[in-house]
Amino acid sequence: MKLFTRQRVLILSALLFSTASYAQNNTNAPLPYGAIPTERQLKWHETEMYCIIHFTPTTFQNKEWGYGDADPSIFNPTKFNALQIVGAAKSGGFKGIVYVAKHHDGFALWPTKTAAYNISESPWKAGKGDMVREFQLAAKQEGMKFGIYCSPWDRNNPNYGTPAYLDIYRNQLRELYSNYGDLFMSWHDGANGGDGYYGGKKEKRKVDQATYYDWLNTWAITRKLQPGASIFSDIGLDVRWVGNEKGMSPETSWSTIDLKGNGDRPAMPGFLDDSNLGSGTRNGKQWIPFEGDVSLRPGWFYHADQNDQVKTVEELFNIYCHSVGHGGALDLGLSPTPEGILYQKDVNTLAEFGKLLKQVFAHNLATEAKISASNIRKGPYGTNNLTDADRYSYWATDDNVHQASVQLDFKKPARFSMIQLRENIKLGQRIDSIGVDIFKNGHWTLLAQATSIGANRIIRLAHAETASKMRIRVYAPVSIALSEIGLYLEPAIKTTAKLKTGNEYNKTSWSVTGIAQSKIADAKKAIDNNDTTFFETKTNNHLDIDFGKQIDFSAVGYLPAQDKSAEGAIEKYELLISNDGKKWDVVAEGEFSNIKANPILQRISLTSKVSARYLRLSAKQTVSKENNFLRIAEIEVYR
Ligand code: FUL
Repeated sequence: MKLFTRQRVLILSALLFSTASYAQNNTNAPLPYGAIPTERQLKWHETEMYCIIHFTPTTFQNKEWGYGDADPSIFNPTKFNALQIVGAAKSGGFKGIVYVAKHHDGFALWPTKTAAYNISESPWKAGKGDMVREFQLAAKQEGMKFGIYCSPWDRNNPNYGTPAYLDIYRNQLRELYSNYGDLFMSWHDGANGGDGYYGGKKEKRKVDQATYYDWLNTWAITRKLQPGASIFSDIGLDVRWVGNEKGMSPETSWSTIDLKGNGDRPAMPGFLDDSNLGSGTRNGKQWIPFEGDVSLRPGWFYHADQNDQVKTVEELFNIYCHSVGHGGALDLGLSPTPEGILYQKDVNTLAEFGKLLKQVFAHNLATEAKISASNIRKGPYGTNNLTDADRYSYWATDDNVHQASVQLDFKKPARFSMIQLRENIKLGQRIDSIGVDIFKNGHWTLLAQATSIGANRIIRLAHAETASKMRIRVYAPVSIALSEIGLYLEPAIKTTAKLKTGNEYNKTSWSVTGIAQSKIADAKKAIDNNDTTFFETKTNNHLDIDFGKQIDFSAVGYLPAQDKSAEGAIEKYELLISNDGKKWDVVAEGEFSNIKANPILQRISLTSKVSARYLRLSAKQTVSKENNFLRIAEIEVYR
């Protein structure tokens, strides 16, 4: 009996020993490669989709940037319903919301102790309201994550531009980080247009963006009070801007990046060489993935005249594929109406988009295939991990195998139009590139290629393909750690054509005038109904149009050049009319807010209808390093 027990002990210890060495083999995971994400960033990657909500006095002013002088009494929504807004975001498949607690106009949407210009001065809820709380609670009720955007630029605060404002701003962050639960994002931007109300001074205040906000110390407050919040800015500590407000990253977009400052000074928000924000840097020193921000509407705030320009489900899905599908996140702007709810079309579009995503990803066809690999690392690294919907279990190769392939054999041919791949990013972004082949007519044919796999890579094929065998060739400088393969068939998406307002004048009988003969052909590009061509000038700061006869109009549209850069876009304008082309009257002047980041069609609504034969759009300030550099893609005139 004793012996038997001893034997059992021996056997048991032998077993234990062998399990231990087996376990050791199993945990002989590939070593991480290059920069890797933090726990906080992993959570952010898993979130993938969230919405940013702009609802401030600027909504009631029908503007994109408030100047800082709005009377708080205008902020008084009559049908405010945070659950309607947050619920609509949830139905779109979004997992969090970021609320704009203070935009550039400086109005604090919570009862802050740091500045008088806040929600307690508004008549809403008799000055007892707190919008940040409303959105926090709605997010909680809907099971959504909650984040906050507090604009550093403050066009109301009299102290803006002095060191005293930095203390005020930091105290605002302290309040927001201490009283509204756990935040998943702390959102900042680099916008700084210079001029503003500033306590009535109405002047231009320039700050040195590289030093003024002392970001590293300011963000130390975030880290201390909200350790789980990912910090976003054009270059945040955790998440970077994609470099445009279209939500789209380039084909190749690495989660790693080497930050480039300006000259000798280090990169800081609002002060950096932004040429690699979209692409990132292969083997970059830091893991800072991108967020693609884009609004559901052309602007970030609600404008009734954009009700017919709500993005279609098709557009949203394309953006999704270029943001989430390129290893980043999608941050979609929602714009409540002055009543305090989302416009019904916005609600419907979100619901349809959510339905589409569910439909697309309902069934992974790769789960039907037998998957084999040219090399499999010893341990729990088999190909079964590739279809288990777990981002962190993975197929891996031996340390010395840097090129390998996996093959999918289907019992019955599979029809698919999207390929999705993920790496286990806990081990870094290892893969350089992949090639996908299908077996057709007796030989392998190249179907698709991609670089920058990372957290997620969606390859959308031009047409659906049917194949009974597929192979993915993977190339890396180290062993491979691929976690997921997905194959999906995209359903046909109903295309809902966007209506033109129908109010634009036809431009065929228009001409340009008051310009040298040699430049006329060029200037006509501003009235050729072609958004891709533009009039560019370094000598004129305006363009005159002759309608051929007197016409009545109530609004004018200006579309800046639509190529990659916003250079030459008008920031400050004057609009003049004339009946003889000699004597001009100013009918409107103002700023095209946010045009540098979001160069969309700008609409100037006149206070009343005017009647004139000639129109002059004059640029007082453009996005440009040179004087007088002006670009106009198109001018519209609305009845
Ligand atoms: C930008 C701001 O200037 C816009 O107004 C908007 O808030 C957008 C989300 O960020 O930087």
